[in-house]
Amino acid sequence: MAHKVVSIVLGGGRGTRLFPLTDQRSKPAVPIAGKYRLVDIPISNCLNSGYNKIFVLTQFNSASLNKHIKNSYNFSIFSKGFVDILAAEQTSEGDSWFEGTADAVRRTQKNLVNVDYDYVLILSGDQLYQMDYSAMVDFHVKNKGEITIATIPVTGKEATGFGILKSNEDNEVVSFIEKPSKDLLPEWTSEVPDELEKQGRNYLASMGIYVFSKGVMTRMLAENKGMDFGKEIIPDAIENSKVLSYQFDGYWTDIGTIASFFEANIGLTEDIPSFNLFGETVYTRARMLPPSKVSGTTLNHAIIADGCIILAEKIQQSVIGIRSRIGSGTVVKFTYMMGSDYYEELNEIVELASSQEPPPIGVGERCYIENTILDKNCRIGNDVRIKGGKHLPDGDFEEYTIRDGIVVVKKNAVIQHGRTI
Ligand code: ADQ
Ligand code: ADP
Repeated sequence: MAHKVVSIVLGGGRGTRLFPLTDQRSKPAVPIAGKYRLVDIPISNCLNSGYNKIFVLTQFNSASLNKHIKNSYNFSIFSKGFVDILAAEQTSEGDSWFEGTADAVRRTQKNLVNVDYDYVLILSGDQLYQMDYSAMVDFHVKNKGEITIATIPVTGKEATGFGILKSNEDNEVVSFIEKPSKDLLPEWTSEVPDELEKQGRNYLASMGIYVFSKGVMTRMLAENKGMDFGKEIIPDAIENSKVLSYQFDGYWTDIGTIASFFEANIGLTEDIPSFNLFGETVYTRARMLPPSKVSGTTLNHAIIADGCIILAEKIQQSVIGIRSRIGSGTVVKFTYMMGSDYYEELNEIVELASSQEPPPIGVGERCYIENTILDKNCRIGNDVRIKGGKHLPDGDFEEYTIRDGIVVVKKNAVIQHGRTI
């Protein structure tokens, strides 16, 4: 039986870990995989699970996110579906930003009043995975849970970054710790099948995905004034309610940092990527872009989105986003180029290319770009060399930031002809 579910996507706090990608846009609007936005992942999972009542909570309601949602998720007049953005707003109860995940839900839950639902599904906005949430809700209903937490086995190295729990043979969560320190880890292992044990994946991590029965969430958020699900609400619930663990066995990765975001994007270029763009539909904005045109380029494990004009010498293990323009003689390796929001006219490009003005949008001729993220609308001149790698210390500069050896060239940045980074 299909259950009545309303979904809440936690779209992100200040987004500092993804800076500078979140400097001018809210986290859910960060472009991934050449043509999608982060928020398309949980929304697509909801739609593929048959759930079309979706709220996206975000810290600032940038025009970009609004535009994307409005242009991408239009349901027919015969459907009761919606995707609504709820941003931190000044109200009679407070005028501050959301102070955590629970605070964000607490302060926006009044919007659920007019929705017909029996279960609330809370989702993170910065994870890459495909999951049928209806199986999790069925599990929650069948086992009479008040809260169900989606869980996945992880290694000790990863465990310090997650909520770690232990469950009994009835899948009831008996203990939980948010991001345990290294010295506490030995107390938090779980018994797992041999295959997982061999991989060292014997910690059961919370995926930050929760199902609450109607009323339970409202009651808990009223009784416990904590700001975060992981730090306060979930540990408290385990003491007083029936909390279940629903074990997920597919691919799932957190993409909340520059390094994990970069790896997730480049990982898509593998022969058989862990995240399958060719499986269940990942929804996004349907754009009327021309097919891409490529001349004289050696392409190896490259993903090329629509509307690109590419003359490069070589593109390897890279994702090239919509409307990208790359000049001849250029080599691009291990790079995520997000593309651009618009095209420059041909005469504009010719004029810019032959003057001392900023170079045209895109990457110029004879460049070498490696271990780099190029945000939208970058203007990279001719003979530019950007080579990220572990040799580069972290730092923030006017046109780019370096994090974990990855050079992130900022949105609209200009890198003049001949520069080396
Ligand atoms: P974290 O991911 O560290 O741990 P958190 O930073 O609170 O938890 O973020 C959860 C989600 O909520 C993210 O998508 C984030 O962008 C969003 N978010 C954070 N603050 C927000 C705010 N003020 N307003 C709106 N959205 C906000 C959580 C759990 C762990 C679990 C991991 C799994 O606490 O127990 O293991 O998720 O990734
Ligand atoms: P992002 O979220 O990636 O930072 P936005 O979604 O705000 O960017 O902008 C993307 C849209 O903005 C594009 O669809 C394009 O139509 C429009 N746009 C942005 N800049 C320009 C420009 N200079 N000229 C024409 N259109 C533009």
